[in-house]
Amino acid sequence: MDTLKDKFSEKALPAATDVKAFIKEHGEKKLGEYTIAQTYQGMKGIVGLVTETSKLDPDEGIRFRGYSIPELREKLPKAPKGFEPLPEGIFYLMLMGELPSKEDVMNLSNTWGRRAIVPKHVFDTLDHLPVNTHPMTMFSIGVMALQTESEFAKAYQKGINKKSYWEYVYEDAMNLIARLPRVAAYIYRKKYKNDVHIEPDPKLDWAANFAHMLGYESIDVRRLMRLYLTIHADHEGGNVSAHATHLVGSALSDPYLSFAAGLNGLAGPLHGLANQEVIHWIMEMQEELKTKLPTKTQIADYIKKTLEEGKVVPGYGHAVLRKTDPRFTAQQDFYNRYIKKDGQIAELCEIVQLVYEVAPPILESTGKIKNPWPNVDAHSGALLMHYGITEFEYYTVLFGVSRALGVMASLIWDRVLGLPLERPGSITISGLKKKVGVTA
Ligand code: CMX
Repeated sequence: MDTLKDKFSEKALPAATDVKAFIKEHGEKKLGEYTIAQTYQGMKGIVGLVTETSKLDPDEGIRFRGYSIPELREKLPKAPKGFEPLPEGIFYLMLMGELPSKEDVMNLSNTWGRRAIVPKHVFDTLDHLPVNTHPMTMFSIGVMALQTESEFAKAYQKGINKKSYWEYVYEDAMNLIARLPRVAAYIYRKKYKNDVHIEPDPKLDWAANFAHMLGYESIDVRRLMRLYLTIHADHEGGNVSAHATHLVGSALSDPYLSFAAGLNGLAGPLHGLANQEVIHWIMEMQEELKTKLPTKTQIADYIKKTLEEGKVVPGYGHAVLRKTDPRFTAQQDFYNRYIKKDGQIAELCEIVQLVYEVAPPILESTGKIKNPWPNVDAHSGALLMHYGITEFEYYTVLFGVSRALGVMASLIWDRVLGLPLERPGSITISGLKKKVGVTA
């Protein structure tokens, strides 16, 4: 029996009734106006989505159901002798809107452990891809291959009442989250570890089991993985991966199809792929400067050169944030707390700190970059490299495993609320010119 599903329905069904009543009473009221520039430039600042799981403040950063990252690191349940939150807890919080107890988190861990069955054809599909396929492409294809398991798609074919859509989406979302680490680990071991695979260990929590299947058993990697999978989980609704998942889900494409769409967005270098790009950029700098630890002046010159060549400095800037990303700060704290304090040498982490000192004023001086501060991707790769997970092409897959937590919690809510097909309007340039009275 899935007690979480029962608890969720007790909470969500009255909430859906409230939302309907709210729309009925206030639906015609205006939220604001928007400009031609916004329409052309990525709809930034246009509020066109409702997302409950998290909210992003430009200056403060992300809050998950009202809780900041430092608060979550303190309050969410941890593994025995663990210091970082279990990602199961953040999923519970995003879905239910309240902090879980230790027992809630244990139940979720067990549920996901039980549901983590991946049919053989998924692995066979991955086996047929050329070895040089990018891990994110493999991951997206792996998720698409899993779609044969969709309870929602099967039930829809049989014919189901709209009111029960969410129940099937819930099942798919839980199964998908449970199965993702196995698919992701298979890709890693196939690509980088001679196709030698490791069976899951049902005694472990979701993050530790993932680390185990990747081939990392140390406390350090488990701890990092728990933090990593927690902080990457959600970033309100408008980011490319969350929005793509939500948009595709609005066509009643099942959670597997919707999440694969989100992953394809995450695989872009301006979004999740930036985590691999950061390491690539740092390594190129080291190679070009012929030093493992460049000076601040050398780094500054390298940043200027990157900009002059018309490239982006990966890991810096954000569409919404206007300050240092608290997800960056959490990883910086992790570095100071568990690596630097121990006297361990982590050159890449040191370079990340130096770039942080040097980059913002240079980026700001361009006069066009709206946020010169680091985002989540500026730090994550350096920590992974330190613990021996050196295959940086794979890093976005880790981001993707985590992102499932937020977008799946949202997708369940989308179907409970009965949100309709998403279909914004569009306009042509001549239509815009006509609107503002330009005749030429
Ligand atoms: N390096 C160089 N130029 C940058 C820049 C950076 N880090 N960040 C922004 N710019 C440039 C933009 O390319 C744009 O240039 P043009 O006017 O010539 O087109 C200009 O500054 C204005 O951009 P913006 O309004 O500040 O930023 P956007 O909202 O358009 O884009 C983002 C945001 C994240 C795509 C952008 O900052 C960027 O490309 N950063 C580097 C890639 C990166 O780290 N992405 C990860 C984001 C976090 C995540 O999703 O994982």
